[in-house]
Amino acid sequence: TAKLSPEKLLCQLRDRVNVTMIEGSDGPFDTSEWQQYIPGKSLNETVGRLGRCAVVSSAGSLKSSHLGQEIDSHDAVLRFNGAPIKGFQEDVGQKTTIRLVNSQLVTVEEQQFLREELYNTGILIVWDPAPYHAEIHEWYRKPDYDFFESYKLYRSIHPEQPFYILNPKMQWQLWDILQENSLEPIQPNPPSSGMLGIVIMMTLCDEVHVYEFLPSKRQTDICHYYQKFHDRACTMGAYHPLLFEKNLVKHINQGTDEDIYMHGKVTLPGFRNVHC
Ligand code: NCC
Repeated sequence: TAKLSPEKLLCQLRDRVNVTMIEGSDGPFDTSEWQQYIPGKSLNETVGRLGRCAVVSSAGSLKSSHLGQEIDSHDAVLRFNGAPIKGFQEDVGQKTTIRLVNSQLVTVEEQQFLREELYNTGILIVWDPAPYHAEIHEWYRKPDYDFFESYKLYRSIHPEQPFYILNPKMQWQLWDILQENSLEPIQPNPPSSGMLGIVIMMTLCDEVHVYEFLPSKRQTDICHYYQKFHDRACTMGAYHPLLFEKNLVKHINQGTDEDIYMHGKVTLPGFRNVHC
């Protein structure tokens, strides 16, 4: 039930959502203290130009999907939070180019985050729910989860691994577009990691395939492919406006409905290939 045509919606996403990482020259991070932690190279420089990319949701419906090989055939793969690979290669593949983690994981699960090998592969990006359209300074003073010390600790243990902080402006630029294209008021909370990851990959890649964000015929109440936990809210959303995110992604899908039904697969153009 989006109001704009798919083409116009893609243009809005391309032109209004500014996907940037915190840089050493940004606001409160421009201190000598922070300089040693913020990566010197930009994300773009680090990944280079990417062709075909995959975004792998953590949904329970990935279980028994046998999508592993197809996922690994991409130039780059983005995964979320603590989503594991070991023991699940057949369904989710093993390549990890970028892992997007939320600030809750980095703080509340700090011990695992610092210890588990899972996080040592690829590029890490952390994001934190910021106040609506807050300036970086305001957000820095009151982050949702105060992950900055854990971030520094991780950076000092793994100085060679690229680890970025997502500029918090992006989440509300994206939220505004979600709200404008929904018939009802949506949750006043930032989009899910899934939705943020999709838009991050659309800025880096020529083409993006998203797996089991829109559930296939394997749709299940099991929250994650790696846990036995049941909760419908995982797929439909509670805190995050997940249902509205999914409606929007369905609207701009360039693949077939059969691809969704059979493989939970959505095809999106990279912003480089969106002409407005
Ligand atoms: O569960 P989570 O998400 O890590 O999942 C990553 C993204 O996959 C998509 N997803 C997941 C499950 C499902 N059944 N359907 C889906 O479409 C969503 O797009 C989701 O964003 C998050 O967004 O960061 C979230 O993180 C977890 C949790 O913090 C982390 O896993 C770390 O432990 C949140 N769960 C709780 O707080 C209990 C979740 O609400 C959102």
